Order: sequence, then structure tokens, then C-alpha cells
Amino acid sequence: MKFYILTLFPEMIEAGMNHSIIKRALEEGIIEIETVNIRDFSKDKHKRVDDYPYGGGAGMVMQPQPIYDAYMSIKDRLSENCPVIYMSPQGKIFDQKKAEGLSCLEDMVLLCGHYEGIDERIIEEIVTEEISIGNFVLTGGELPAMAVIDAVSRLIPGVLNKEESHMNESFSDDLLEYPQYTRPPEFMGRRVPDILLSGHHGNIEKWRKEQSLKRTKIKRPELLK
Ligand code: 21W
Repeated sequence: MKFYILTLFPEMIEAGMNHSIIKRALEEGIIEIETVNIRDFSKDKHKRVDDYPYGGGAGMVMQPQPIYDAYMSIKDRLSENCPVIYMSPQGKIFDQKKAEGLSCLEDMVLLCGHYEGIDERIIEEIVTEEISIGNFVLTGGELPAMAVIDAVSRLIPGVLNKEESHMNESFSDDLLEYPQYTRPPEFMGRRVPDILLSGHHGNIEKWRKEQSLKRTKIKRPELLK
């Protein structure tokens, strides 16, 4: 899978994706990330990419031309129905189901805005969908793009190793995870539940199921409805 990221801050993406499991997947060539610096396509002598909003108001708006030219610079290499996803507070909220859908694709373009957003004509002309990562305000689309890359990549075969993919996950069956413990058996006077030390795998599995259900009821009851 190849991710193309249109951004004013390619170093942010490169730094963020250079660790742990995603770093390994990049090194193994299972995923590929190509950042395109929108500023490289500015025709302004001061390399400006933003301007004042028509009609007035606070903040700056990213101009359409540098974004359009950045997109055109990769267009020839995109798959036929490659989505162009604008990371936007106005998008549909990202979830595990959406990650699963995206994980079947060959490639995708993630467009990251900054300042107060981008010129609306770019959304009309090149964007195929908008995705938000939640109802809170960030300063740009780079962190959301990285969240999408991370969530999608770990679903691609070969990205997680055997142990990692055995991780019983929150959200895959709409239940939260059971509590986990490692050594030592006692910490700050708190004991690991005896059942986990019993070696009785049947009982342990039953206990974990009960814990998952109990926790979901208490912490995230909306997941059960
Ligand atoms: C925040 C851009 C606020 C624009 C008209 C007049 C991408 C994001 C972002 C940002 C505004 C995501 C306006 C969750 C997020 C993102 C930066 C407001 C003001 N419009 N998911 N004034 N939260 N945020 N525009 O913030 O780019 S996905």
C-alpha cells in the first residue's frame, strides 16, 4: 500500500512514522509513504502558500494552486480509483470500520490542511472524501493523517508479526479489552488476580470475557447499545 501525503510539514510525517511497527513495515517495503511538500509548488517569490480569506475574517486560507500542482505532480502514478482524502474537521469521523475499508486499497492521497483550512475549490476539484478523527480542534491535518496511516497499516497482512496480531483488540468485537498484568505478582500491595496465576486456561478465558463485558458496561456503555 502506498500513502501519498500532501502537506506543508513533511518532516512531521517523516518523524512520526519513523518508529516501532510502522518503521519496520516501511523498511520491509510492505507500506510506502511519499510526502509531497505543497510549498515546493508555490509560485510566489517568498514561497507563500496562504492568503487572506475573501469576505474577511480571521486567519489565513491555503491557496488552491500550490495544492493542485502538488496533486498533479503525483497524479500519473496513482491507481485508477485512488481516493483523495482531505483531513478535515468537517469530515466523517474515522473509525475501525473505515480503517478496514481503506486497508484493501492499493494507494491513497491524504491532503493535510493548515491555518484555517483550504480554498473550497480544491475540495470540489480533487477531493473525493473528507475524514475527521474526532470532535476536537487541532492545528492541522498531519496528526490525523498519521492516525489514519497507523490504523490502516496495522491491518495490512505482514505489518504485524504473529504475536502482535494475536492482540485481542478493543473495537474489533465492540468490547473493551480485559485487564492485563505482568510481573511482579504484587506491586504496591496490589496482587495479580489469582485466576491468572492458576494455569487453568479455560477459567482464564471465561474470566477475561466477563471482565471485558463488565468494563464495557462501566466505561463505554454506548458500545453495547
Ligand atoms: C481546525 C482547520 C479548525 C480548520 C471557516 C471559517 C483535520 C482535524 C483537522 C483546523 C479549522 C481533524 C473556519 C479532528 C481537527 C484539521 C485544523 C476551522 C475555521 N472555517 N480531525 N473559519 N480535528 N484541523 N476552520 O482539527 O486540519 S482532520
